[in-house]
Amino acid sequence: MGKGVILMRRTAVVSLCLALVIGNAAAARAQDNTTPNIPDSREHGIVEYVADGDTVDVKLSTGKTVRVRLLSIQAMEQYTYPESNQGIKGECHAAEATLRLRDLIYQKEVRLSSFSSSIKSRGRQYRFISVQIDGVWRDVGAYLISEGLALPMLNPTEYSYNWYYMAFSQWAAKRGVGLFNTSFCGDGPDQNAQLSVSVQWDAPGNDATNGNGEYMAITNGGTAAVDLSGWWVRDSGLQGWKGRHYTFPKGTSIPAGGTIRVHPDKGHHTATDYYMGDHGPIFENVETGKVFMGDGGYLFDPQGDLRAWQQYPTINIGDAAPAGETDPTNPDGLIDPVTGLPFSFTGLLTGDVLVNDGLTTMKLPTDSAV
Ligand SMILES: [Ca+2]
Ligand SMILES: [Ca+2]
Repeated sequence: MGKGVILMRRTAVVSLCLALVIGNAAAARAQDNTTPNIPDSREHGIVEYVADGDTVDVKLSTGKTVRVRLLSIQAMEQYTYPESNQGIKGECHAAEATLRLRDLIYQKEVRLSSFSSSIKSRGRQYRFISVQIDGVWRDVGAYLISEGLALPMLNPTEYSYNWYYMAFSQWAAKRGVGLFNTSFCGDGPDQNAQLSVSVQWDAPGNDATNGNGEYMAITNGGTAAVDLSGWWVRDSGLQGWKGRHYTFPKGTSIPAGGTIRVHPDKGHHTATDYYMGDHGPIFENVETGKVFMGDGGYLFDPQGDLRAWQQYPTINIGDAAPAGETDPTNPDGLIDPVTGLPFSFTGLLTGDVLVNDGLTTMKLPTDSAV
């Protein structure tokens, strides 16, 4: 995939495009999405510190300060954590995400929610965070994802926003914003290289015992070899610092028309196959029911530009709802992933309200359309 083109369009057009997108998969999920699903944890607090683009400290209304990891998003990694958020060092796009998150919630009242009050990530509470903007509680992760400042990292337990985050991210990719601006961190190397990524996310047999049956294939569709020395790949997860991140050694090259594969587990490198290390499977298998799951394979250049990727499953912008799955009482075919109740975009097409957990809304980016 290449760099997208940002087009200024009317909000209504933008909303309609995404409405059609949402309609497709929501309708597909409708059949098994019947059980209301209400968060069992909701707390309020004030954000005292934005550590990075997906981690904050919140002083709860009880007076206790907790570290919170935002659910289901993944910002790029930081190397330094200045209290002021000034002069951050880190991977390209890390500081941008942190500063955007700070802009949204620093020293503001936020609401934390999750469907499992016990869910944690390395000692941090795992929560969705929403903040009041124009008098409406809005999901913060949706901003970062739809602006391309973080990747969707879908969570099988806290699944309610999975489909939306993946749709938003693929929409950001189509628009070429944030991480999906392929020259944001610096022009080149080989800026015109015709590289593509394809993820084999379902290993033959049991993925758990055949990690290397998964791979991320990178194909050079151009007419000249591309030197991948120092380029790196990852999925959306990390499992600790750089745990699911592989940097190609000096001398790695893909010939014109050639393909190389990166496997997640241990193995001996060849000219065409590389091995991340001791990880087992890393690529989430697709699920399209109530618990929608997917992932992505991402190729970065040494500057930190995302140069090729595949996010899966593909959510086609502009797809209509599948025939026969539209409920006449719910013409948009939309099911609230949290309440399990139908809702309609009718009346929302001129606004920016997208989805809610009974309280929270997600804001549509209005800067562009596909
Ligand atoms: Ca670059
Ligand atoms: Ca898999």
